[in-house]
Amino acid sequence: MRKIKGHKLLLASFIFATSIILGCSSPEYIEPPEGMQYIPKGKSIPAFFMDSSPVTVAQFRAFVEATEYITEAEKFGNAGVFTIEQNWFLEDGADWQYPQGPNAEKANDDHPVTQVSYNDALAYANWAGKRLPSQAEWEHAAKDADNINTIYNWGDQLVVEGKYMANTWQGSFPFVNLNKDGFGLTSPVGAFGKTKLGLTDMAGNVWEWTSDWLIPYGVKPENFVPNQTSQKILRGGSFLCEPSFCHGYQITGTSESTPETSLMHTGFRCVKDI
Ligand SMILES: [Ca+2]
Repeated sequence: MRKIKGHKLLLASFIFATSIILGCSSPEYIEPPEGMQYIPKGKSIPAFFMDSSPVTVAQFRAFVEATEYITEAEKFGNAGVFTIEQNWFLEDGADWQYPQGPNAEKANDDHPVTQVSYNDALAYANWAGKRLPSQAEWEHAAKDADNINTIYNWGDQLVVEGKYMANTWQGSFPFVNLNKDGFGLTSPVGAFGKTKLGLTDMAGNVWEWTSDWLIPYGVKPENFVPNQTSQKILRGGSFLCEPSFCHGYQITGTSESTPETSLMHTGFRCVKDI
């Protein structure tokens, strides 16, 4: 079941390095593939590689051109769009190339791809020889693999020395976006800097699919059986998040959507086992 209204936002060769790697003090560091970062192990999470940034429009295009893949939004003929005038609605012709619809601006190559469903993200990951992160892996990476306890990766304030640290919503959601961070919609990946582990856009810009199902309260994970209304967990928050309404861009923020849902503020990044 596609869910728009009621959405929470209103909804190589790898070089097995030894301890002698310049610039890294960890003896376990392993050189990651291009475009990925090494995420050290946690208490119950083995080390893994993670895409430095959300998958971009250009990267997704390479996948489509190589495979002739057709996204779920293209099959449905519409996808979830948000406007101040209409809130969330299904826009005919909205897809990864035209996230706000065919009469709006085309998606920029260096922005995160959006209007991709969980199933689309999984297809890309499989093609790329990667997989989608669990939400525990995602959060572990967002916490610098060091279990930091700040609200955001960089600290407890969204604005540091006058500079916005993430692409979010400023103003009264859903009525006015003051765009103080410079972006009303998505932003180029990396525009707001990197975490200590070299990751970008771990807060704001676009929500990111994880492999985990949202398990209803009271249901034991081992007893959970997904059905047509089951949802996958999203992490990271987006350009539509305003903290009094949705503080999704805090490290612990979550949302959820059904696996076939495509939205203009939702993308993904991949991980790879070592
Ligand atoms: Ca913004």
